[in-house]
Amino acid sequence: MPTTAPAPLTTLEVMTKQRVLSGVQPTGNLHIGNYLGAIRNWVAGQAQYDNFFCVVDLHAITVPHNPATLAADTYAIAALYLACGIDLDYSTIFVQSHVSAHSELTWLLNCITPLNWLEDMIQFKEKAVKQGQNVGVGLLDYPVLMAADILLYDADKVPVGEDQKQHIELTRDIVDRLNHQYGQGETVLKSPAPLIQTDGARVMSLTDGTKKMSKSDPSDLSRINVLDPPDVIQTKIKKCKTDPVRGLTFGDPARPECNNLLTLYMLMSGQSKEAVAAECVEMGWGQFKPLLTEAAIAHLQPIQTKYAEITADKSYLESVLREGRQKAEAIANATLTRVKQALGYSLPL
Ligand code: AQP
Repeated sequence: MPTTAPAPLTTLEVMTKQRVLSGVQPTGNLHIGNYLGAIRNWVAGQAQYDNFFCVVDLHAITVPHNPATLAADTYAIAALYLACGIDLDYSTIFVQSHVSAHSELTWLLNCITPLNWLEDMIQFKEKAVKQGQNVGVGLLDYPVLMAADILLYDADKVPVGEDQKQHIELTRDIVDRLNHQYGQGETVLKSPAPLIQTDGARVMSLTDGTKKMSKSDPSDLSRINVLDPPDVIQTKIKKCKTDPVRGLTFGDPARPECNNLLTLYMLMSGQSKEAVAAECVEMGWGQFKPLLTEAAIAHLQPIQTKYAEITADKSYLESVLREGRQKAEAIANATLTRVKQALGYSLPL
């Protein structure tokens, strides 16, 4: 996390910076996969971009959800953005459902997106299998909503974990199709590019090193949540899956847990890969686990303290989200109008 406050952007800087858009679903506790794969990178890169970070609550209902906790979970994710170091001098934070253009553009894009493109999406296949007969149309349509999120803001870059790369590719296909069919030689929508860091791009489950860490895994032992207290982190690392081999090394495909845990240690302790490799090459798990525990607790503790401060003042968070909505809405509505014009709609009088 930055230690000194960076200087606010000048108007010229804002105008010339590339735009970034990304988001997290309020589907449960934010875990270190979301943090290391996404939010940490948003924070690290935010000074060079004009950033829009939303809490994607419309995505959250594509799987069964609890109406009693949706609003609170949405606020919690927004507060975590701030606690993790998102800086309002560089970034706008808002809630997806507060800007109705997201739903409107999704409908328009739905009508130009071939069904088989969506049926091919890996995330749909994986999540649909879990839901069986009850799978909703929203889950199939998730990538089109995600495309609308990105395209409304003319985003140049979309920082995501590896799991979302296919959805960015689909977004680019939708852009090409719409521009080709309705652009009359002009660019109606701008094509975005994924921004994926290699380290932490795919944080794996603590209970199975071949599965990605996920909020929806029924076992809480499979993940470290950003807000887990120290004793819970300690228990989870104590119980996490390892292997019987002595000597811990990166990159052995036969040892997915070893690679994952070393990577977590590297990212949480802030050391280089070489330093971690040298430190751990002769270690056994009994020696390594307390080190990882200590690094994870120390890394997450300042975020947890800041989160407690932010959530103690609800009116502050509300004002952040109100301002965020106003800024987001102005840009999103302009894009929506552009698309409607290209499709031949009469505009409201
Ligand atoms: N395990 C992961 N490793 C690295 N990055 C990850 N991300 C998610 N899991 C990992 C990245 O976090 C961002 C926000 O994800 P999301 O909340 O929109 O949904 P998701 O990708 O579906 O995350 P989960 O935790 O697996 O949630 P559920 O279980 O609800 O589906 C994205 O940038 C994602 O790449």
